[in-house]
Amino acid sequence: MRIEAAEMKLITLPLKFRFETSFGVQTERHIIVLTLYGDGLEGYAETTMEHTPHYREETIAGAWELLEHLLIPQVLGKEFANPEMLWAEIRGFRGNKMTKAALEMAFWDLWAKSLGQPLWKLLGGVRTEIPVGVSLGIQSSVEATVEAVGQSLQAGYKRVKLKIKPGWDVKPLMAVREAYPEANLTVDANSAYTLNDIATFRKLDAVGLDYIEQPLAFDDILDHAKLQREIATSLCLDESITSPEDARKALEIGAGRVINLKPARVGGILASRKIHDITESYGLPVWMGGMLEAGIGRAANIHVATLPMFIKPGDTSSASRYWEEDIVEEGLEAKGGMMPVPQGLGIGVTPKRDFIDELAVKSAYISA
Ligand code: OSB
Ligand code: MG
Repeated sequence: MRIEAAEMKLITLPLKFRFETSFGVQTERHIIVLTLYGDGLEGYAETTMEHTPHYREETIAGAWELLEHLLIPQVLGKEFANPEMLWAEIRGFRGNKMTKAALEMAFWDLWAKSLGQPLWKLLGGVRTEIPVGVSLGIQSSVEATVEAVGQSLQAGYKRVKLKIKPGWDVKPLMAVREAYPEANLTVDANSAYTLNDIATFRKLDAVGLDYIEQPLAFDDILDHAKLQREIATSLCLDESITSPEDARKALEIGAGRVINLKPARVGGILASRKIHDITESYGLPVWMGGMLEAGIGRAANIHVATLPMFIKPGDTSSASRYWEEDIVEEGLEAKGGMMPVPQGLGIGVTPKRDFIDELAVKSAYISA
């Protein structure tokens, strides 16, 4: 497969809800839609980093620069027999995992199409639908939180994850647990706490959560290991894991018992598969995370989540929760907490070209 040209469109897509986390409030997403052209086919991906460096270090502005001036020129006009070869061409650029993932994942889509296969089959996936839950932002009150959880459970979602921050943790969680004694509940702190908050985590232990996601620093594993030894609830790592090596080291020192695997955060699908296999060797599960993706990124994540160890319900909820109108033709909708895997070639979704053009605030076309 020779990459002949690439196109980038930066779009702004308004969210249907106000998404508050410990690191800020989001009301819209900024996404670079990347298309790779080769052999008369098109491969798609979307970027997942935040507009500002509040989740990890990457930004949309940085991604645009790197893609346009470094990553795309590096692969343009070259022949790649598989994603490993493409990765070999860009791995020397350090960090910037989410930016590199966009290129890697667009190539997977293109490559799978050239082989006439849906991505999940090519990956060795084992399911045609994946179990999903929801990630709920911080709500305006305890009552609103209990109500939002109730609606999610009513919709059939298999677990509800609640964002927490210091001052907004034990109280709403105890109320939710009281209202829904049997619900599969988790929390996500997005790195808002330190080891000084151990008393809060001991109280959360009593709520019976499936796990506590990324309580400590975004780049830490050592303190997570210390915290894990002090509490009963499993820790789940998100921000801290950006490579297979991170995953191995974290599991080896006991920094957690679950990984939120976001292909974009770890550099793409090859790295995701390696992390999947590493967790399997420790007998631990993974689950598919999300970055509020639109249809292209959501579809890719669904395909990756067909791998065997994606046992726990992930964050890939229905597209209609997020958007009035998605950027792909296919409706990615869960029923009874199960998200069907798109069955077309590659990631199996068709971008709405006109709609994307309408939303685009910046575009670039780069050819060999
Ligand atoms: O920490 O998992 C996270 C969204 C943006 C950035 C970070 C996170 C999230 C979510 C939402 O929790 C997951 C989703 O609904 O896509
Ligand atoms: Mg998280």
